[in-house]
Amino acid sequence: MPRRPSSDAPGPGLLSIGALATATGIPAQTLRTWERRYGALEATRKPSGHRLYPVSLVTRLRKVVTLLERGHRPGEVLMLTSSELDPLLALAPEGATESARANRTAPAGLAPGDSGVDELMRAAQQLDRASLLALLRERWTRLGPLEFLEECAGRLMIEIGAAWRAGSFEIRHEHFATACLAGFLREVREPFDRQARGALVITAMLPGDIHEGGVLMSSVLLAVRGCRVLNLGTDIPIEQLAAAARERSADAVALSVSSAVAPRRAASGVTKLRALLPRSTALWVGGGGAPKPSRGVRCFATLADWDRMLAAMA
Ligand code: B12
Repeated sequence: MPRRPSSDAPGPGLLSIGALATATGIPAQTLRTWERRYGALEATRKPSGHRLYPVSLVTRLRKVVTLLERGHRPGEVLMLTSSELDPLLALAPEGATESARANRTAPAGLAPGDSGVDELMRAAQQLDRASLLALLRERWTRLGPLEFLEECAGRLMIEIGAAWRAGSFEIRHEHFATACLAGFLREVREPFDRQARGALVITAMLPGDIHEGGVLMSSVLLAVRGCRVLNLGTDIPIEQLAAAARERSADAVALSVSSAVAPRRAASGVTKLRALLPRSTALWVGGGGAPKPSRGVRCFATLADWDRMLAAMA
């Protein structure tokens, strides 16, 4: 005679923590930690106190695993519903997902953390848009947002500047690469923007500064960190920037100052902006031409330094 299930057996559509761990490949200890730290997993309890999870959680957690492999952090993705995770998954084709899963395998000839900027430079020189975008996407998927911004996008722009000075790149190559990268950065930011519920941060560059790389990169990092980003772009009058911060009661302004801005102009622009901003609005400054920190102004040497502060805030 078949044994009647005990009252402590999981009911239909419910999984024990062991079964959930097996189905998702996530160790039970990690599941418990996520529940404690993020309150993210909807467990009910058996009379014995053991956890029971809905089967539908398997699909959501498999998506979470894929996103963690692509460089997202648990705090960014664990609170999202299954359908909210989809736009993030859509950032890379399935082939790229598989390669990320296979221990973040780099393409032939590249070490796992290598940003492979030479290849990007070749595509830029050949004005080959499809290749350049595919290479950027591969690096975004494999390196994750922060490393991509610093080691790939940032380095690419620096290399382009050097090649232009050396005469191997001309204006058309620079404009082409800048436009491709700008489009790519806007595209990868979009799904994060749609999910963002955090601090409202205005991103912008000083009047006369038209180098948009910094403002686009800092906007991506903010969005990845869950901030609501209002990008006012390049070359914005300081009064206009301050007015936007007042009207929207912005939590912070993140100013990107490129190295083309003379040090004195950078310092006076930042001082003027600080004076016009409400006290409650923080001012964060970065970029190759950022001045020294001053009263009420926090300056960051790298995106990684800034990211640590954003992570602590989140
Ligand atoms: C693309 C480019 C242009 C394009 C810009 C087009 C566009 N739509 O963006 C064009 C051709 C228009 C251009 C014009 C000029 N340019 Co230009 N340009 C560049 C180039 C190649 C890339 C700029 C870039 O995106 N850099 C990458 C950025 C993102 O680097 P970054 O600012 O250091 O930012 C990093 C971090 O600091 C951080 N970060 C950035 N923002 C923020 C913000 C926060 C809050 C935080 C925390 C961190 C952070 O993130 C980034 C990644 O790590 C650079 C080369 C270079 N080395 O940067 C030259 C460069 C900046 N340009 C330069 C010059 C001289 C000019 C011109 C004056 C040339 C001319 N004679 O006309 C004009 C000036 C235009 C103007 N009014 O501003 C020089 C500046 C040198 C100097 N110190 O004077 C450079 C360095 C080239 C060179 N080596 O000579 N340029």
